Amino acid sequence: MHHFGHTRSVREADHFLLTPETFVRAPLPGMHKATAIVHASPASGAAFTQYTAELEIGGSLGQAAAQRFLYVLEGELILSHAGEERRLRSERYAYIPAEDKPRVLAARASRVAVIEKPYQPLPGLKPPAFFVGEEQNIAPQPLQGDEALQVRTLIPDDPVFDFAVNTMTYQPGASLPMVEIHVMEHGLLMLAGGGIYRLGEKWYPVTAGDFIWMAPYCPQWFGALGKVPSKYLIYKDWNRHPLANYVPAR
Ligand code: UGY
Ligand code: MN
Repeated sequence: MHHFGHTRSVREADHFLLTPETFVRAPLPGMHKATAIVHASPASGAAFTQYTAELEIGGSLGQAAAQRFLYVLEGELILSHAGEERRLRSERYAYIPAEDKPRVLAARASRVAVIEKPYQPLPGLKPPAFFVGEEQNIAPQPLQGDEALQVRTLIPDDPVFDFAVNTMTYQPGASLPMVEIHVMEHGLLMLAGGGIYRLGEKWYPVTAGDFIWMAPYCPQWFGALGKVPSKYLIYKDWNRHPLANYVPAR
């Protein structure tokens, strides 16, 4: 379909919205019967990489040079780690330190959200270890007391982790309580529903399947529309001092 050159995708200096009709698939090193849609990367201005990997049955991911977070969107993955097999179905996830190289194999045709980020150690703290989790086992917390907006924190609240990944579920009509402007950047995958996202000085209609990147300090706000709850998976850098990676210009 050509749509005469129209798309909802946009790229601005402090944010972008990527909609499925503009997704381009390409394999990453080590992938077998699998392909990646790279949504955010250093090439786009992000300090992390986020992609959706699509695997055929029997397909596998390559190894990552950085720590990695996997959230299964569809299908079933088998992670072989330290002599054990863990099966991850939709809404299950895994944290994998850079040194661990588990085999990630698709038991069925699968889609998985992958986030990779070079780890920033903290002096005196042992880096985090491999773990798997299930979203439904995480107790949802209302955002600032709003029962219509529930946050699930998928990564433990521990300063050893240098990033956070949450799901946010909005009842129809719920919204962020304020326009946020903050030092953290975001990678956001719309999982269900839709609404209006304010990014910078613009407002965009968004729906399940869309990806959004927000640079540090990008003004942001979301209001959920429609008759079903809206849900997104959201990454942010976390628990590190803003000067940690600062290299003064000479
Ligand atoms: O965690 C966050 O910063 C989140 N409230 N941001 C967002 O939903 N755009
Ligand atoms: Mn935010």
